Amino acid sequence: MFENLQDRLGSVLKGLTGRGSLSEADVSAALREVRRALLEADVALEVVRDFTARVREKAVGAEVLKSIKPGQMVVKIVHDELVEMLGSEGVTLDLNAPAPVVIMMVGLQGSGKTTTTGKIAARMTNRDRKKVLMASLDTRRPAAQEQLKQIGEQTSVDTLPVIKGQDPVAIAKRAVQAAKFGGHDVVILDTAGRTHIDEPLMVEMAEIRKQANPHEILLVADSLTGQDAVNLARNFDSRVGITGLVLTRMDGDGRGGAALSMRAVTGKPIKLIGTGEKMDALEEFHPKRIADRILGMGDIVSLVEKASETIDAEKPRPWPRRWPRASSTSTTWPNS
Ligand SMILES: Nc1nc2c(ncn2[C@@H]2O[C@H](COP(=O)(O)OP(=O)(O)OP(=O)(O)O)[C@@H](O)[C@H]2O)c(=O)[nH]1
Ligand SMILES: [Mg+2]
Repeated sequence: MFENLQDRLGSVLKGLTGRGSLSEADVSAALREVRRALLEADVALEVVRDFTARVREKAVGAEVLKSIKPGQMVVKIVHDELVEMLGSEGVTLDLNAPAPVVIMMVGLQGSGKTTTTGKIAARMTNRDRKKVLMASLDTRRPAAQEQLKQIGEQTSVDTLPVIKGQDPVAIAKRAVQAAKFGGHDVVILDTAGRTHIDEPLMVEMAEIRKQANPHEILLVADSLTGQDAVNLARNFDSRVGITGLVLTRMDGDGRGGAALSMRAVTGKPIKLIGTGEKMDALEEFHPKRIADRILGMGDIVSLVEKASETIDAEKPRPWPRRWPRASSTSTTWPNS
């Protein structure tokens, strides 16, 4: 994932870093390329616009650090803005509620809800020593409840016994009750998916929510989906209200930009990523690590970070304190 984006951004920014001086026109040209690279990677237009505007603003106001070349400064700014776009700090699942804490999984058909349910349950059981109950609310696909049962057996996690003919809302109610009686810390509700967002799906999700009062509602989204992913996230958030995102198939070789947009569009944190089909292929999402991976210029970023740390000890050079204005594109930074 992100290979193309990494190549493109890498070559644009490398062109800047070696230069001793940089005009505003140079920065504008580079930002146009950055914009194109992000759009080609499927990052949503509104997110790209915001991103490039912020980079430009920061680059224009950037202070000159003695030991840093302007191009390196721009790399650092792009890096920081990528981290910001991805959500700054890593956010994990919130279990801070009275037991049983209800987690509801929502998303389109085949996005990875059932697999992720198993992964989360297995991790909580093995790593966090929690007692977890999983319940399939998928009454549409004939084998769905059986699929979760098998995952439960495979991971040694309890699943709610299947009662044929029960509707999803009734199953949700029974699951929460069973978790209370069974002394479970967490109950995970795996809901049904559809090939596209439709009214009955949204109504069903809203009803389940009302019944089960989940503490976390996780939208599971396939990171290989293109621009539709953004509408998907927005729709689920406005209709059901999500508390976080799980991006699956991060092990695939898609462009990945849509996934990168979801956080910016919904404002909801990406809490976990799926990196394979196996039950242990689940990772926490660290915005900085992903940004590092996309940019692949860790050496420059840390160089600028170090220089910024010593900024107090270092006397800023008197000129130019700011990037040259558009009218003076001939003015260049006096870096050696
Ligand atoms: N490579 C890879 N495959 C995944 C990942 N997550 C899920 N899958 C696969 O995707 C397929 C669909 O996963 P499910 O968990 O059944 O998806 P779902 O959202 O429950 O599907 P429905 O219940 O039909 O809506 C399965 O073959 C999974 O093994 C992942 O992170 N990486
Ligand atoms: Mg499923």
